[in-house]
Amino acid sequence: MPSLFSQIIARKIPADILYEDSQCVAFRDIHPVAKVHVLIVPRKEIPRLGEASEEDIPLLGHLLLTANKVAAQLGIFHSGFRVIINNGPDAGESIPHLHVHLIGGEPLGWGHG
Ligand code: DGP
Repeated sequence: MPSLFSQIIARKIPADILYEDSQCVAFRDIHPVAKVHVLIVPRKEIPRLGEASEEDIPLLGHLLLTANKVAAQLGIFHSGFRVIINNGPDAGESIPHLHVHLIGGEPLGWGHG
């Protein structure tokens, strides 16, 4: 069974898709924690960062550079933004398909969240 995010990538479940390329897709989070909250999701179904392997190193870098690109696209590149990966229960990971949160569009507090 494809993950929820794979179903979004396959357009089986609607989402506000902002960017896509051969390796990843970026769409708005359904429960935004800031004015800008985008998820950058690899097409490859890696469950979480902790299960990424050496062969995923280029893909992981690509996800981070995509965060730069989407931040620029949304006009928050210079005002600042944050990227977060939740890994496992204590981090509140809820969807077992690796994703980078891109958050910004307003001043962000710093804490455990
Ligand atoms: P995490 O806690 O890191 O696993 O984040 C999962 C995020 O996915 C969470 O912020 C809410 C978001 N999310 C869950 N279901 C959907 C959905 O159906 N559509 C979209 N766009 N986002 C979703």
